[in-house]
Amino acid sequence: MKSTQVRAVCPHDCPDTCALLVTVQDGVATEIKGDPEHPPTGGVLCTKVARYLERTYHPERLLYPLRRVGKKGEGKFERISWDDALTAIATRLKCISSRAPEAILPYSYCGTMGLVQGESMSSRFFHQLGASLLDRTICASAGATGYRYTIGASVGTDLEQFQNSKLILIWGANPIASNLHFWTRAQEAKRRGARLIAIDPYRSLTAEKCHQHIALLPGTDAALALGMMHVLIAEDLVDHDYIARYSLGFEALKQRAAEWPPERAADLCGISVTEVVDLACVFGHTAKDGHPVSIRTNYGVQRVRGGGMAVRTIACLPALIGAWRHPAGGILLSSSGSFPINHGALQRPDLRMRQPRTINMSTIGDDLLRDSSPAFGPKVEAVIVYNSNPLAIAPDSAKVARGFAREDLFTVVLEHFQTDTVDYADIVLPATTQLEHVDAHAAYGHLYMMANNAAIAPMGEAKANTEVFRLLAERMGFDNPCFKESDEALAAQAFNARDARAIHLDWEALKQKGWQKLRVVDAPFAEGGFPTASGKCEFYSAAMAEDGLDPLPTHIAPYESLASNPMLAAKYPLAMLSPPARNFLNSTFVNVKSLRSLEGEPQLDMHPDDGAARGIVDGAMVRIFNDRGSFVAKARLTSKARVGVVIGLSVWWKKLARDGKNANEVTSQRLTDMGRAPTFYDTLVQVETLAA
Ligand SMILES: Nc1nc2c(c(=O)[nH]1)N[C@H]1C(S)=C(S)[C@@H](COP(=O)(O)OP(=O)(O)OC[C@H]3O[C@@H](n4cnc5c(=O)[nH]c(N)nc54)[C@H](O)[C@@H]3O)O[C@H]1N2
Ligand SMILES: Nc1nc2c(c(=O)[nH]1)N[C@H]1C(S)=C(S)[C@@H](COP(=O)(O)OP(=O)(O)OC[C@H]3O[C@@H](n4cnc5c(=O)[nH]c(N)nc54)[C@H](O)[C@@H]3O)O[C@H]1N2
Ligand code: SF4
Ligand SMILES: [Mo]
Repeated sequence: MKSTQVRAVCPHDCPDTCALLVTVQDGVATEIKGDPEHPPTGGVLCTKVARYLERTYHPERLLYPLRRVGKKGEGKFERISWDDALTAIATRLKCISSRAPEAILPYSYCGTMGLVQGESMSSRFFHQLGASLLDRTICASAGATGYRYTIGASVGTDLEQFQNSKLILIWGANPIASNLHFWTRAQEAKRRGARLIAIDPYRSLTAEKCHQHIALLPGTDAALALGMMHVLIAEDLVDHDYIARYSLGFEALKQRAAEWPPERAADLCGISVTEVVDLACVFGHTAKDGHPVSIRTNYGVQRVRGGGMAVRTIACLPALIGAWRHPAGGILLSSSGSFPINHGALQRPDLRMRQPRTINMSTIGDDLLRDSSPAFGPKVEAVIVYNSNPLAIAPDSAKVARGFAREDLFTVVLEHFQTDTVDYADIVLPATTQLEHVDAHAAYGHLYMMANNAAIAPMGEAKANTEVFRLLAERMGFDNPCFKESDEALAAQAFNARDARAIHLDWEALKQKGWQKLRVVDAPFAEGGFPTASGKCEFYSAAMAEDGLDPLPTHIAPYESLASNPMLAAKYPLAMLSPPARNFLNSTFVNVKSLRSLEGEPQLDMHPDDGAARGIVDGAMVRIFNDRGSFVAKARLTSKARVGVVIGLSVWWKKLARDGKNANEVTSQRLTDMGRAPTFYDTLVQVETLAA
């Protein structure tokens, strides 16, 4: 039997981007494991991807093109040939584009993080077509914008340094579930004597393993950071030399921080004054004693109205204490800005004849229900979905479902499985998985360029996204030679090898080895050099003032909270969070039985006092509702939830829940203060026992 080992990359939307080794025997993948030599991930895979073969060879994989025969949403299809599928799609798109190309909308996110399968041929196709642009805001754009105003780009502390930190604040992040290889480093730091502090309204898997857990109210992080600044400045725990050389606007910040005595911050955050003061003191003193202090902040802080400002405010803290002087000090939000990615070469925006309108993926519910108007432009007549499952993951789901149910909407979905979204498709196209196609990957939690080789042939009649758009381009008569480029050729263009950070890159060598670290310095801002307009860490941001925002750090209250909206809170008194479940990846893997059984069924964690006040007993089925909708889950009474906050780990496939619904029934389409992102964690609800 011929057995080979193929170097691959985990494609999932996870900061770790693990290097994989796939054993293939006679064309069948028989084993998948991590590459023990890949420095940031060291050969350890999470439970989900350790089961990747179960997903790849799942009996329910979509293997042939399908055409809808039932009603939209019903999920009834018949098999058709690729030829018929492509003809049907091209015919419809030609008809629409001859009148209004912007009535066609791509909808995609990070089902695969691959640069080739994610953004190359598909973008070229939609640019040439003149389709609407999609604003890909569903996850990271609020924080990325706030961070950019302050630090200049998504560049931060190197993952491979955190084990040397003396204090790590894990702020709005749950790495045991969502960033495993960061947690490995944090544990190593702990063994070496570091203190770990979690800042999270929920006692997450991570929070319960830290030395301390500060359970603030959702959406109050900026207030906590301002309270810390107040104490740091009042106690003179700041690094005057670093501030003078490498920051902008300290005097203005000082005045702002003066408005935030710890009592005010504590009151707003729903925590004790001691918690604020002690946090500031340990933060300031550890740095003053010459030790590295770091912050791992993440998506938990940015899914509320003031999410961008919260990240911006937290991002000021390391410069205040000179934490950037150490390689193991500073802050990490995302490392994506360290990669010189050739987006222009991959996506070819130059193919556009004119600038089309942009539709925000986070408001797809409303936008599919809009008529043509001068402000909006043409009504959306066709949606092509790939690498995403909007029916499950987009907020205000009832509206998303109504939009996709429109009889006059033509929907094409490229997928591995019959997801909630596929149920609404007119044409379904079977897609290849990571084992079946080639790709190039950057990462957002480490600093390695990665190459994915195809391990096995496509399953059934599945085709890579790139191939589908190549074939569609041909049918549409697009004759630009860029539509003929192979995946290999695309992958070889993914990184800009003229950039100093990737100057050592050789695509052939990268394919052989699987990974290659960027050439970057260990401590990115030890001597300033922030990629902002001023070259400094901007406590005061003129760019924010220009964009109509407060140029200084500030607290922006949530849309939905007891403090900011008491009228609404009288009706819906509980704040609901729906962060990722450990054994799913967004809505991916929910249909893998062994992983679903680890999660059990949709659950809602609530404090025993909140349960008692509603006559809810542990294990009872409950209905969670507000004016937007409702869903059902099993109540788990636990002090992991603070009073007033309930948690429903997500994102369940609706059709695999007993009521056919998930947490996004109650989330809203309101957007964050910056970055036009969703506010998943800015949601008030009421909970009641489900009538038998
Ligand atoms: N296993 C697994 N891993 C994943 C994913 C997955 O679905 N499953 N998803 C991936 C993706 S796409 C992303 S974006 C990341 C997300 O992963 P993380 O960046 O870790 O973010 P979340 O899990 O959304 O939230 C982290 C924590 O923030 C808390 N939180 C909620 N609101 C607030 C708040 O207002 N303030 C503070 N301080 N904390 C708050 C939540 O309770 C949660 O415990 O994980 C990635 N990794
Ligand atoms: N309530 C709530 N909602 C949330 C979140 C939350 O925390 N709470 N998290 C939000 C966040 S952070 C994110 S990033 C989004 C994620 O939302 P999405 O990006 O939509 O992620 P997934 O739900 O994992 O769906 C990705 C789909 O892509 C498919 N796919 C994977 N690889 C390929 C491929 O090569 N080709 C094709 N054609 N398809 C492929 C998978 O089968 C999967 O069904 O969800 C958001 N929604
Ligand atoms: S999901 Fe994350 S931790 Fe799991 S294998 Fe992929 S990159 Fe690694
Ligand atoms: Mo995300």
